[in-house]
Amino acid sequence: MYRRLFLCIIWVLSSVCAHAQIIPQSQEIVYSEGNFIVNNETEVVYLSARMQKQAEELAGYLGSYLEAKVKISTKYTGRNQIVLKESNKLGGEEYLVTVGREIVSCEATTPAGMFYAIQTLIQFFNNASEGPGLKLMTIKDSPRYAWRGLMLDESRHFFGKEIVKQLLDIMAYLKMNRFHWHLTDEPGWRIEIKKYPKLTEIGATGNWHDRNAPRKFYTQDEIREIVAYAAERHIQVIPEIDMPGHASAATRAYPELSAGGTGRWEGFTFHPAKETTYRFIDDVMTEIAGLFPSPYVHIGGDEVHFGNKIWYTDPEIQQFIKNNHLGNEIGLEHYFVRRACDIVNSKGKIMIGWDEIIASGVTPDKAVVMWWRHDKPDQLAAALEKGFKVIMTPRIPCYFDFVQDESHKIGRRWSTKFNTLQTIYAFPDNISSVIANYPDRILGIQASIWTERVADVKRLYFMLFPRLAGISEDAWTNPESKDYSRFEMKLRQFLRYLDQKGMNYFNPFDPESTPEPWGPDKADVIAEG
Ligand code: TNX
Repeated sequence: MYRRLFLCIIWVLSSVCAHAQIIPQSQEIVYSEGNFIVNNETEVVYLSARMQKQAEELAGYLGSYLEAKVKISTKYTGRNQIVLKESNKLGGEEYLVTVGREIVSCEATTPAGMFYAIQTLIQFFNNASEGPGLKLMTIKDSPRYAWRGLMLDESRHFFGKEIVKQLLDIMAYLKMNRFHWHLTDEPGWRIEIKKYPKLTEIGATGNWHDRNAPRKFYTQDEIREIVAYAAERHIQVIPEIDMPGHASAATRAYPELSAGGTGRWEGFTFHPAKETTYRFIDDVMTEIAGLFPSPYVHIGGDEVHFGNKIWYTDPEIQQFIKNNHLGNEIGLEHYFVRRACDIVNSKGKIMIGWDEIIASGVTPDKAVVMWWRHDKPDQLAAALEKGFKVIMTPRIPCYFDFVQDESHKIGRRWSTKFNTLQTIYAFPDNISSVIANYPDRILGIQASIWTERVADVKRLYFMLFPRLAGISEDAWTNPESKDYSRFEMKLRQFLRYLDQKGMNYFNPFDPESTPEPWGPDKADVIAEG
């Protein structure tokens, strides 16, 4: 009697787990009775040359999973095979997986779609609790949003290429496909520009905590290496070169480009009235456009008013405003953004800017808006009404420099608000009244991690995980297929996966087991911001 009850509980638990296995949740999964067992004889088959790389990836993974060599073939035998087929009727990132007793069939029209089919299988294998196999099932899957992003700020603190590659691996596992790289800001300029060597000779010294910290930056070869590594994982890399504000590292290297200013805000903006500034931006963008195949370049455009006091008194700048009929300093800021947009467009790229650019006069065919000011939903509404495509990364809930637990002391809060897993998971459907009218103008969703108070990898991963898993499901999965309690069950498996990789995280199920790592400085504690 007890034995039967016990078996019954095991059966219920295992079927619950079977329905709760991957992040992000697939749009449709239908299970049936039985299993496909993977063993040393299982072959990976590709039926079209375009899918060869994906077959190699899967065979490589299975080989290490089974600790055996897994054969790759191009012949269908109908027995014990995982077959990759090219279809001509699926969307770019869409895929179908059918698991039968003898054959697992994966169909996609593009290598990206096949890549996601394989990520799905890899997660199922990783999470399998009853030996190496898969439940019989059919999966039909495609993403809700085209832009499933992560932004990393490497100006405030620099992490380096091994960490970036590890992040790209996790992004791929979570079916995320846009890496927005914040490479320049006040503390440091982190990308080699051949025409302006002082940007990295001088501008790469220092970080948020230490003005004299040794130089850290990416050489152009390293940039190419990372862009290629990302491309293999179907991730596009979008560089951000912040302007006209947040430019202090560049103006430290080339003071002639600075608008001036004193104290905390010295050199915060480029000089908006000098042609040499625009020539500099043009030269930098030529090199940037050559390094990054992405159709987008991000020019920042945020928070200019923080540090442009000098614009209000500098005679040359005031004269420029008059001569060009710009009205005032805001008009000048908008002029700058339009010039930057023209330069980016002249390199064959679309400009992305923070939501300050909406009123600048750039047009939706030339620029995309990144909405960050969660307290200004009217900015999002205005961008959509004007016809802009929008990427959403509002501070609440997408900024991962905000704390994630009431007990945490290092990191931002907005009054009483901060970014728990639940707030993340409720997004973006909690703002559907703003976005519902323009579903096609929402490119997608992005987590953004600013690193003023993130100085090392332990803290970086603590802030990113497991919240990134929440963002990945917001960005991939349609609201009908989302379910928070199921997501929590899957998170336990995700944490085990991070354990295997030796990566740090916050454990929401047992917060005391993962105490908050301190920053390098007790002054890092900020209660509100
Ligand atoms: C605002 S978001 C900034 C960043 C800071 C961040 C800290 C944005 C466009 N600008 O410069 O790092 O807040 O949360």
